[in-house]
Amino acid sequence: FMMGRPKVDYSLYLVTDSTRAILGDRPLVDVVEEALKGGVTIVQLREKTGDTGHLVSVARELLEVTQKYSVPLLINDRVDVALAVGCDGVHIGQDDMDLATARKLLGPDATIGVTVSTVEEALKACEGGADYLGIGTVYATPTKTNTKEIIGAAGVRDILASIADAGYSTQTVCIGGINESNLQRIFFQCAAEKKPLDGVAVVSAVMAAQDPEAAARKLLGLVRSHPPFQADIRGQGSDVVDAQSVVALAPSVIQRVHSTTPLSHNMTNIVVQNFAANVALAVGASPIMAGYGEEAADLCKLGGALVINMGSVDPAGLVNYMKALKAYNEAGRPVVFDPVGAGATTLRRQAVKTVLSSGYLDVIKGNEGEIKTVFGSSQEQQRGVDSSNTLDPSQKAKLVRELAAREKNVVVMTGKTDFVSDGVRTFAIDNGHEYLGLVTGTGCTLGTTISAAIASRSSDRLSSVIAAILHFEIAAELAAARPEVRGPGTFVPAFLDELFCIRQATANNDLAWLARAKVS
Ligand code: 3NM
Ligand code: MG
Repeated sequence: FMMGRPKVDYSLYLVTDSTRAILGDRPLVDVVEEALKGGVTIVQLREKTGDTGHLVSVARELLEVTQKYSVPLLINDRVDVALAVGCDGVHIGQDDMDLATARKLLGPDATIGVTVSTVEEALKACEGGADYLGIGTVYATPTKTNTKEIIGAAGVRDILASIADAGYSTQTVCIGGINESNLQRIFFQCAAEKKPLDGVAVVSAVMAAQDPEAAARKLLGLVRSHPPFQADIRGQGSDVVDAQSVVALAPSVIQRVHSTTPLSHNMTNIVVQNFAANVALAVGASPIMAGYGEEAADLCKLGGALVINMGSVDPAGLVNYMKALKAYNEAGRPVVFDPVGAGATTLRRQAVKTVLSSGYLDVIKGNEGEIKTVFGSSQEQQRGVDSSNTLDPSQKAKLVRELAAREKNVVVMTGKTDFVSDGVRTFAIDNGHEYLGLVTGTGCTLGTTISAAIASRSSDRLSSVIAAILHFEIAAELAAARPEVRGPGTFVPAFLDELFCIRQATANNDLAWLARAKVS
């Protein structure tokens, strides 16, 4: 027979909160019982104020209910209370009693969890024999504002990867701002190759719900069902793994933009507003240039996609990006991130980190220096927003693949040859023209073109992104070849015309332009 602690199911971990803003005037025990009916798999009593006597009596009451549903009860921080009521264990924060002492007091059979927000804290807790880690804070949350750090999905994944690499099988949940609309995405994005999350911990998503039972049931269902993002990322099967098949999908993507006129919501810089709006119109999208974050809550419902272009970022702009990103994520609509000049200044490097940890980005598009900075491999000072060129083609392919695999999205590195990857499939595109490099805002407007293509969702996301790049770069080639085009000035109107002409031709099934595609 097996010795030691019983196996705990961490799938849906409820942390209580009896502050009025969350609980209202409902009795804590009633709300928890409803949540248990809905399928909560473990409960933590978390009371940051109040007398010990009161806490012990609430814990006793709760224990009776959790036992009825055969679900473990842990107490936050208070080893004495856990001992007094004889519940299953405790959850300790970094400032609470140390793990070794708690273990000594509670014995080998108690379940003990530890809050961690860094790799170091996680490894220490695993080493010290924690049963599980509460990893957070994933997203900023009004429930707990004194959290140490917002680490985003990327932070959670780094911790998971490091404990797997170190050989620990410690269970894990993540916590902070998790709700129905972001649960599956977080779950999926956090999944490190070797170690998926074992569950999610929530406070307000259940405790503040009008119907805690229904909320818990919904959340548990989401934890246990297959994330829909998987299909998106892997593509629609083995028929789109070769370059030829990907190119063959381009016309359907362009036709669909043409026929559905998706909204392209641009939060972009002052230099390219007008040009980006014209490019959006030329490719058949409906542009809106709206930088105010509050507006996104309405705009995200219109079936379009968002472009976050941090070309002229400032602290207020960053707050707007975060609001819009959240709104689009919650609506399940795609987001393109263009980290313009990512490595140029401290503010921009910080902005990149903030955006990456504020939500899910379907596509990250940048030049070599920008992608390096987003990946975190480059601390070097970037000069302005110009492209730099130091990696060889195989290194570029590797970088976009690794970043896309890490972020579970599509990464585009532009350059003379563009590299595009979804972490599994990686392609190089050799189209375009040097005039694109002599006109301001062409990179930004490529982001806009990509947003239109992925908003229409006509094929797998990677193929849609590549369709947008081909449309854009082949239009540049055709424009540059026109007799009246003699330089960047005459190029711009010709380029808008060719974007438009390719779209019209494609809608009429004239695909001659596509013969120029150089994808490998
Ligand atoms: N601990 P909600 S965040 C209790 O980061 C708690 O350690 C956190 O509440 C941590 O699900 C948090 O309402 C509150 O966002 C989570
Ligand atoms: Mg604590």
